[in-house]
Amino acid sequence: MPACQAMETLNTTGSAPLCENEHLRRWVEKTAELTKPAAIHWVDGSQEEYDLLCAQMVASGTLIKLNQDLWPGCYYARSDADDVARVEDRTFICSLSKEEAGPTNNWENPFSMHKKLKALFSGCMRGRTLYVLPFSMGPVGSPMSQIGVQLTDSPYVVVNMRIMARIGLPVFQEIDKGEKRVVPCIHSVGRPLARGQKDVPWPCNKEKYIVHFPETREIWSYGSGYGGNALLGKKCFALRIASNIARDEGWMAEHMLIVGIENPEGEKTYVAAAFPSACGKTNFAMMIPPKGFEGWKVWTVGDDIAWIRPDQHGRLRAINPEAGFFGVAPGTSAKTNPNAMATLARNTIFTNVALTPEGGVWWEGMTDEPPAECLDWQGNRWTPEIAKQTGAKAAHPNARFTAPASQCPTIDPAWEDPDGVPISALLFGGRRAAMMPLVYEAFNWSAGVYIGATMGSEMTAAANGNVGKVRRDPMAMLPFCGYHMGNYFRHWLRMQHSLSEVPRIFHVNWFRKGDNGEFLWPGFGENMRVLKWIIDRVHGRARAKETPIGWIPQYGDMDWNCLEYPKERFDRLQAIDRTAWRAEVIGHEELLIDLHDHLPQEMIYQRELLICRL
Ligand code: TSX
Ligand code: MN
Repeated sequence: MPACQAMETLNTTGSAPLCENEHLRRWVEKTAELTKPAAIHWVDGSQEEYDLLCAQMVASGTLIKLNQDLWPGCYYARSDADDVARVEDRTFICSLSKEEAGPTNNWENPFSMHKKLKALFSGCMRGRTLYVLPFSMGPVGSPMSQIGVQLTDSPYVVVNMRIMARIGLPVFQEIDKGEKRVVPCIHSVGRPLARGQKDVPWPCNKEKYIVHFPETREIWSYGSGYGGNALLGKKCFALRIASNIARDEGWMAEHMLIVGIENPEGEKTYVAAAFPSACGKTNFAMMIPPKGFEGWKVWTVGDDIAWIRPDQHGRLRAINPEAGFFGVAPGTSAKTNPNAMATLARNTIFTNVALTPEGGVWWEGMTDEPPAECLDWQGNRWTPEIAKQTGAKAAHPNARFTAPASQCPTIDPAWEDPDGVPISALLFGGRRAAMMPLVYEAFNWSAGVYIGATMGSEMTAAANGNVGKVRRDPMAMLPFCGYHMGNYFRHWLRMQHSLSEVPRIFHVNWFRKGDNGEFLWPGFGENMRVLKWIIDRVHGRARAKETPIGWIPQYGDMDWNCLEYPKERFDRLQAIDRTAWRAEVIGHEELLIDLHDHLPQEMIYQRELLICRL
């Protein structure tokens, strides 16, 4: 390795290659020649390495070590004010044909995009260390896992990835076996350092590119250090690239949480659920059963992504490809999600929350009483008084915690089972103030696919002036499907043919409101009652009433133990208004027209059936 060795002798932080694989070594060399880093560090994934990187970032001002008595093992980062979220308009699916990417993705010709990226990456790592970060999405060695290597100039990415994925030596060993294809991921914050130039706490570039090449299974990310833009194993690999792999190989890469529900008899039923953002997905994944459900347990397998495939018996099994939770902090509290609060109590990296004078963290919704003062996510003094006058938030609304899944009190004993967990039901849901009942069951798989494809959520943020407007988000995959949505529906429809046991499909809505704008359903732990009905349906134990949209529970079909919930209110919660539903189906058209050229006939057929029933 002449090039590598030459560079190692130039600096002290470099390390020797930890992998025998010639392709990998050559790729690292070529990338170093392009990006011109000052050093190359092969990530071993050890605790010592993690501690060292964190210490270096504390010294450079990227991280603040929190008060270790209050927050053991925890660190705090503030991002650049313009690098706070995924950048959907800068996200590209560069398939060979534009047709293949579909109308819901940005597309550019892969050859010109490659050329553009080469120019952007030329010398972009000057003065920085290039980290060679091997990662496994899913337990190392699981037949359902996939491997990637991320070359990155961000130590913040390395330490976050150590929480979110399996990284380091065991993965290099897996690569050396040569059994699995490795997905190459190149990432740079896009801010080279001149000789002697002082770094900023959060280096990034105004110009951002999040680029996927589905055919060659490559990911290039430039200009951002934040979350889904930079932790490439998550949205870029586990959803956008994996959705392509899954379609080709006959499995599913879905934006779904996975939970196991155990009843007092010890029977365990797993369900996976897709919800758009701001529906409380992480809360649902860590739900605590309410009063009246003593002996019941909800076990957490994952809160964001599910890789699902038929086993040799034709039953769907799912793994969580991630190893941690990258959760939205604001709104998370001991009331809304005590399990999340326990999970993030130690060994957690906080980004863009507020910093208290005691060296702790705070965010809106964490406690009933805000701290008397703190530093906000941009480092400015914040007090409740200032907030009242200016509306300033202490934490950014998209502030995050990166916390190890193993620390979740309800983590499922089988969460790392290499064969995954058996899935008995799939749930879709959205935030809908009107018309959509608390729960209904699809008549069959195809009808369920239609329900997932047409699901939507209402905007709560007034930012884009679209409050109350339904945004369609098929299977919650709109920003994450790495190919044409129409073909994605086709793949969903096709999946039932490889199954001997087809999971039931349900739609849920915790957010229906009454005439005075009040939520009709208490939600949170009480959602257990809905889950129980779903599980009883799966096992053939619960009754349901047929309606034009599917099967719904009637008041007497639900378990009301320890909850006073009037029948009259439940009937309003479950009411199917045919006039409103006819308007809803017309609303589906907007989406279906966009996708018409690749839309499976079955989708049109399902729509016609629904119209007829209404
Ligand atoms: O996460 C939520 N879930 C799922 C929990 C397992 N939230 C929070 C959403 C924001 C991300 C909910 N909000 C849920 C819910 O089921 N339901 C609601 C709506 C709601 C809010 C407050 C109340 C009731 C319903 N409060 C009282 O009834 C006192
Ligand atoms: Mn998500």
